Amino acid sequence: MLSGATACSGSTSASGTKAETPDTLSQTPASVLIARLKGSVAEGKTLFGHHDDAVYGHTWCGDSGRSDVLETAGAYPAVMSWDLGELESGRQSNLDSVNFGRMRAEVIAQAARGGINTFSWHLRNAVSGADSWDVTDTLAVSRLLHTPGGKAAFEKQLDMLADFFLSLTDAEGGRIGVIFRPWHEHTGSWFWWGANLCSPADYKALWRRTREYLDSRGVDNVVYAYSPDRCRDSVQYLERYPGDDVVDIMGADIYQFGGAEGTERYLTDATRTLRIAAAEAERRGKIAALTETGSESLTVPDWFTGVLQTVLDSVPSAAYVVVWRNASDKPDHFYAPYPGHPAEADFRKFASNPKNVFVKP
Ligand code: BMA
Repeated sequence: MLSGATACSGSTSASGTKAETPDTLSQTPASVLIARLKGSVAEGKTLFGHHDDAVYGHTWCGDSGRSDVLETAGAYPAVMSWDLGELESGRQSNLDSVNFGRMRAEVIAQAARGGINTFSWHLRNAVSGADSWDVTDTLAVSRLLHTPGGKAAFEKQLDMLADFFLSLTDAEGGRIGVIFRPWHEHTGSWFWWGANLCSPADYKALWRRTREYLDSRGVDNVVYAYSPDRCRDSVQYLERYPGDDVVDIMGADIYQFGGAEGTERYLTDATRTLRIAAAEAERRGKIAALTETGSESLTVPDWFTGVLQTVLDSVPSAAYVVVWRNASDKPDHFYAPYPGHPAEADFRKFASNPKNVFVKP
């Protein structure tokens, strides 16, 4: 087992290709990654993550060996986050123009340097073709689950997803353990799987169908993360929880809105929701994480040490935190600093906190 290993150790492989012993026989790349995350929590560490980190940044796109986090903090994020939206359409690139081949190469490179990868999925509805944000069809989920055409179309999407996960192999041919965070922010109603768009029973069935189908395809390298938006209480947090047998990580997606004026609300909501996630995770032997967060444009120059760190210090069992992307084509849409940004020095300080884990290039 890899307990005690952190993303900085650089010496661990999540591939499951080690010599077989009675212990390793029952291991999968997923179980190895779960043990590794639990070991990191036991060491008091929080892995830092950034979306699309290695493929574009605030002022660049498509270069190799670059990263806004590397160029400010001096190391790569320990967690790289990716999105699989449009994989289900058979396209070569995702909804933010990231080529899937390049994404796969970066996932392999991140695993090789001792880091971890996580995936979200802003997918189109299999029946209507509507994108994730199209909330006009209140039967979108129901059709996928309960109509013959919907079931067949959804299965095709899940097959493409399974093929992608199964294709994530390291230099030795072993599968790379990764995190998958499907059907996220479902307590809100901005995606077609949101709270006002489907019943709790259908939401749970959607999740279970996804997990069970990937399992049936032999996908043994995926760790599953549940990630509602901010929640009032544990009742709301758990209302659509699909079950302990299909979830490994209990997360939350919480953003700061409105610049400095939004700090108080963010601290309150993020701390409350992450504490709920951590308490429920602890009760079930699961892992807690701040699965998506950030303050767009970073108008609070000490946001990382002054705001985010306050949340993380109040929930020390959070295994990782992911901030969203630094879009190269939207000047205000960034969540990590870039060289020369006023929040750069504070971010470096955040990265030098021994509790926060980054990985060396
Ligand atoms: C949103 C924004 C969009 C992007 C989407 C999926 O939060 O960043 O620009 O297309 O996520 O990555």
